[in-house]
Amino acid sequence: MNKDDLKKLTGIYLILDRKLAKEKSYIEIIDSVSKSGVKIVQLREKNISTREYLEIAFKVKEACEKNGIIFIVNDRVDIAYASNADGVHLGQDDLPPKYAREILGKNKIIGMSAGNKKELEYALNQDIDYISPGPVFSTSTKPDAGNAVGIDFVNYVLSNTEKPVIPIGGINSDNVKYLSNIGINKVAVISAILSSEDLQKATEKLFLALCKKNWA
Ligand code: 3NM
Repeated sequence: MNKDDLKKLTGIYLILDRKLAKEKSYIEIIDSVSKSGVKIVQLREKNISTREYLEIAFKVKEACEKNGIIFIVNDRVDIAYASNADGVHLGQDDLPPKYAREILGKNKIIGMSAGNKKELEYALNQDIDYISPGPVFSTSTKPDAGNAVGIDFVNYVLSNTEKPVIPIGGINSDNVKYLSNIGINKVAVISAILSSEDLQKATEKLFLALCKKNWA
């Protein structure tokens, strides 16, 4: 996919989480969600060695490629580069985007989180390809994510940029309508899919709820 098409893409951005994946392998997860609306997968490992991270990245990249899914690495520009991922997602404390751009090149996707207006202003002054406001709703998946920013902040982001906006945090099939109603066509989630027994069903349910507005 050309990264310029990212804005038009409607779908789910699934973040892989070791704890919530439980005994399921990432490959198994990707295979079960890829036909149901997941268009982007992010690898987000914590507390493992760089070598181990890279081994996992190679496998996840292969599974994504096979299923036509965009593969993003969280935080780690080195892992994104070495695994030839489609891009990297950066937090506000990570390597500044300009260095990530120099390393990864102009064709790769760089995304950035923003939890308030100041962070948004910083992000929008960088060479990035999408912005993730969050946490939109309260979430227990990332205890240090900060207070919920709400739909108003997502609206504020939308009114300040033409870049793709991919909200994150506490989003599920019940509340996603508040986002699709304001024009959001992509949402990033962990627990809405991974905490479910039936990954495919949970993905379909979320995707349908997200698309209601877009397909109306
Ligand atoms: N980042 P769930 S919230 C990884 O606000 C992450 O930047 C966030 O998990 C942010 O979909 C979050 O289970 C956790 O709420 C998202």
